[in-house]
Amino acid sequence: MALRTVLVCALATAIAGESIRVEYKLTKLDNPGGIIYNGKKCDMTGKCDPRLSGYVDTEKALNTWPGPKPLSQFTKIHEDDDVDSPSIQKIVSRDICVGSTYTKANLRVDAVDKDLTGTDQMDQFECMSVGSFRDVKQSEQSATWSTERPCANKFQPDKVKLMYQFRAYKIPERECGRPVGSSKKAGGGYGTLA
Ligand SMILES: [Ca+2]
Ligand SMILES: [Ca+2]
Repeated sequence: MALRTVLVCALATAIAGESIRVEYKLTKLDNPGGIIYNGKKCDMTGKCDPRLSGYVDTEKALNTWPGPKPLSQFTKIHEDDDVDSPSIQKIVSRDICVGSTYTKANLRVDAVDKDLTGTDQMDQFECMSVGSFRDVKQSEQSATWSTERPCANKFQPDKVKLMYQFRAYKIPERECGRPVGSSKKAGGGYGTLA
C-alpha cells in the first residue's frame, strides 16, 4: 500500500512537469430519427439543423453539466443545415501546460437544432478521456487514436449519438497554450472556429 502511494505520487509529479495536449476527434453525430431532447422531430418538414458548441474541461471533468464554463462561453464546433446525421471530422483540443495537473478530460458538447423561429435543445454530451494520465504518449507521432465510441448524453442516449476518438500526448513547452477550444478539420491546420 505504501509502495503504491509512493508510485502514484511519483507519476503525478512527472506528469505535472510536462506539457500535455489532449485531442478529441469528433467523427459524426448520429440522429437517424431527426429528433430533439423530448423525442419530437427537429422540424415539421425537412431534417435537423444541428449546431454543436463545447469545450474541453480538464479542471472539473467529473463535475455535473456544464462544468466550470457557462454555456455562453462554449466555442462553436460544427454547424450543418438540413442533415440529421452529419459527418463532423473535426478535432477539438486543449493544452495542459507545465504547472497545471492533468488527470481526466471531458469534452462537453451542447447540441441544438437552430431555426429562424428559435432554437431547440437536441442533447448534451460529455465525452470522457480514454485511459488514465499514465497513458499519455511521448509525442504526437506515437499517439494513436482510441477506438471510436459514443459520448455520454443526457436526453436521448439510445437514439442520438455523438461519436469520437481520443488521444493525449506530451508536447514541447514552447508549443503549449493553444487557445482553449481551438479546433481543426481532421488532417488540416489548426484554427479557432469561433
Ligand atoms: Ca426545430
Ligand atoms: Ca431545424
